[in-house]
Amino acid sequence: MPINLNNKKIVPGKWLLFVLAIFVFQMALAQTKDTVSNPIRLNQLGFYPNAIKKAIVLNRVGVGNFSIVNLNKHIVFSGTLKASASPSFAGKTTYIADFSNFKKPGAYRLYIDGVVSYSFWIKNDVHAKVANAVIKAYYFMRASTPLTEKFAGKWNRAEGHPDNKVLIHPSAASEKRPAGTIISSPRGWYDAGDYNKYIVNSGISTSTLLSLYEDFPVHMNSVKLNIPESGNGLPDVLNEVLWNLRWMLTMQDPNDGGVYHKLTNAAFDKFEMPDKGTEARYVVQKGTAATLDFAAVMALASRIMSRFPKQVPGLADSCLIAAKSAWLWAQNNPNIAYRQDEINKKYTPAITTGGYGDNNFTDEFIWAAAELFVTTDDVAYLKNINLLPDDKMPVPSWAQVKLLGYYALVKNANGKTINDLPEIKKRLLNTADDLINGVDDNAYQTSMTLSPKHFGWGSNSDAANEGVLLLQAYKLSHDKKYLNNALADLDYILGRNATGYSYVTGYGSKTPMNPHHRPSASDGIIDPVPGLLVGGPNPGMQDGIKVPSKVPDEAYIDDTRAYAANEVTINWNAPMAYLANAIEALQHELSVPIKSGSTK
Ligand SMILES: [Ca+2]
Ligand SMILES: [Ca+2]
Repeated sequence: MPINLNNKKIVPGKWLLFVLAIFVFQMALAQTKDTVSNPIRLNQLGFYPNAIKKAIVLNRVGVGNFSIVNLNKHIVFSGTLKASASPSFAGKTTYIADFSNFKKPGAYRLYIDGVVSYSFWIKNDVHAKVANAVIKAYYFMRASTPLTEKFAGKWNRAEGHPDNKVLIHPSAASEKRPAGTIISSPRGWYDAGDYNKYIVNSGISTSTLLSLYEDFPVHMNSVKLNIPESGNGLPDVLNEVLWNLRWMLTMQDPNDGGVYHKLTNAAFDKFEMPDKGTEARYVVQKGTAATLDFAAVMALASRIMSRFPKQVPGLADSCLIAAKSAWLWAQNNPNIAYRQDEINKKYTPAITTGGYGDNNFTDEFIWAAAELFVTTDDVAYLKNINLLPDDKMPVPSWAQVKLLGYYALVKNANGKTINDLPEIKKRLLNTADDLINGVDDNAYQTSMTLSPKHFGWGSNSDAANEGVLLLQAYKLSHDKKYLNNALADLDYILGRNATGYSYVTGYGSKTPMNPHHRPSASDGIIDPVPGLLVGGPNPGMQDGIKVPSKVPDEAYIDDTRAYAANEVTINWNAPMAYLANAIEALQHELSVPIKSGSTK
């Protein structure tokens, strides 16, 4: 029953208590500037009217009542906390405030015992802005172009790394392109906090954005990014993808189809703006992983771009030709790993930028074969591929792309005979079930917080990739438990977590201010470049920067030096872009299960 704090019918004897309550409430409101961590953890952007709405309350003893108050401080909903059945990784019971049954659009705060949460919205399209921003982030990562004020606002900057004179490194020398040959390889996205461009990481990132378009074309046609190409008749997400795709195409040696592992400085640039980085740039050794990732992306791009023959004439054909010649190269060179240490023993200059080394290409073969098969309908691509080499189902990462192949097959296999497809579908659903098994007992009520194993380097991208996997399971089964738990993973990233951060720069009440990102650190602007997902909790501390807690989901620090917890990268933003935009696209399919909620 809603209670109005301004209700005049209060018995005289209770006036003192009432005035005290108001005072405490006002004090609490005044304290929500995030100098201290707010003990109420929730999605800081908000909730869809008809979806599950949960907050997690920390630092208390025992259950009690909570209220939802509007910005006029009127109580509009009350409920009872529920203690978590399982403790958090820190060993503490948490208290769950479920206000799913409150559905009225508006701006609110959660209030409990003198503490209020950050304000949040209940409304349709509640993630539209962040979903847009995490794609727009790629524009801010563009190499070889100035970012103008019209599109970049206060983060406008000069052009960096034109990459029109790139040297063939001795490790990449071939008969037709000896060491020192100059090639042109402009455009592309900077990989991360640094200014280099790596094919393996570009592969998973570009394909995730292309898949977002493939899976939600109607919704993605409506997403406008305000980038230089906007309005040219191509959806903006594809316009942004093209900036990187055109660079990737230049990374293939036209003489043999092999793809260079990366385009890089010999050593990382200093922490300076992109235009200050003028060191020599190289392409290095061709490799099997890079070439197969390239083949997969180009095959996928071909079938997406074929829908736009007027806007990008000939591009679909070019992508498919590139994919096929890369595939052939990999058939002839099935086991060429990029081993930077060994290369540095043989050649100069030594290359000390990100290695992205991978020794197992089983997954890359599966992915490339799957995308080529789907695009061409030619079963020959699957002929010598064991689609089920093991029973592991890891969420995708740059070195492990098997599930990207499975996703492509499952969603595009209508009517096609693939012997292993029923088993792949079964494993996908089983994996989704494993991801959410026990989530109702969990301290934060998310798949991400069910296992400490989820908290390695770039844990936030695993949270997003878990959400993506759950969305694939939802598309396959239409079971809403998967959709609801994908939303919970988004809630996790945006604030319902053990640190109280919304991990996307610029989106939330408490967000990272000091990402390990050269432009953000050197542009003289206080706010970091917006829309970047930071790596997140990682007790590994590979950067040597001490995190305030080694509890898995608390092991985070907002420190520019902390590249193991606070870097940004294109392959972390990509699943976030998929998750946030897919949830926006599916928002009207979200609903509150009957058992959920506790109105008092
Ligand atoms: Ca691999
Ligand atoms: Ca800055």
